[in-house]
Amino acid sequence: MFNLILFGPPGSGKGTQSEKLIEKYGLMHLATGNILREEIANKTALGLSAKGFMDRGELVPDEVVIGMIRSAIENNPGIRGFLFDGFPRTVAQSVALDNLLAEKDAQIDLVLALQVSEDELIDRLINRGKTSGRTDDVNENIIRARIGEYENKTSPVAGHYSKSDKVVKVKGEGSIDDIFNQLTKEIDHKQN
Ligand code: B4P
Repeated sequence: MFNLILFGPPGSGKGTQSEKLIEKYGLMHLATGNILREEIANKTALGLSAKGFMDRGELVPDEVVIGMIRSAIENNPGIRGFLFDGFPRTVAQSVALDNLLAEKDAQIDLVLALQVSEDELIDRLINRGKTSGRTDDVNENIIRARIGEYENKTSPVAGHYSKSDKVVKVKGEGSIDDIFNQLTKEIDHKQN
């Protein structure tokens, strides 16, 4: 298996680049934000419990997202690998992910960390909010709260994987295709 984490703050291009990467490498895309929005749209109990957190720009509790990832991994045996997008977002989530993969004799092979300035993140998300209908993209205070959650709770995840030398920083500003080329260079280097 080849398991990749695409890491970065909200608006750094994780979702955008993931779509292109799964196509090129045949990985299964596991995006916790997308799964949560689907649960909300289907008005499931999980979705209803997550909605308030997401609308305030806060992280959804660890046990909820870890449970989602556990089912996804267990329901997809024999897969080439996973691309984790927006997960893990806390050190507790990373430890849980490492344990889930170890049960399958697998591990995280590479963490690609997109680097984007805060001003650019805010511009991109406000822009997306004009058309996406996403309640967490329309208000600058909520966007700032999401960036704050990232700095406090999510950035330590990079430290967790740096210990085993798995993190590679990639510039996340510039054209989508140029960034994609940089990401593929790092993946190809790791796989060869
Ligand atoms: P996510 O769905 O993961 O949302 P995101 O981080 O805002 O999106 P992403 O970073 O993928 O957006 P992209 O850059 O592609 O999470 C939403 C919420 O769900 C969280 O706030 C949290 O509440 C909850 N949640 C999700 N996972 C969780 C977890 N594991 N634990 C707890 N809570 C969790 O796109 C941004 C915009 O930039 C787009 O409009 C795109 O077109 C544009 N863009 C992309 N690349 C560009 C480039 N190179 N140049 C210019 N614009 C670009």
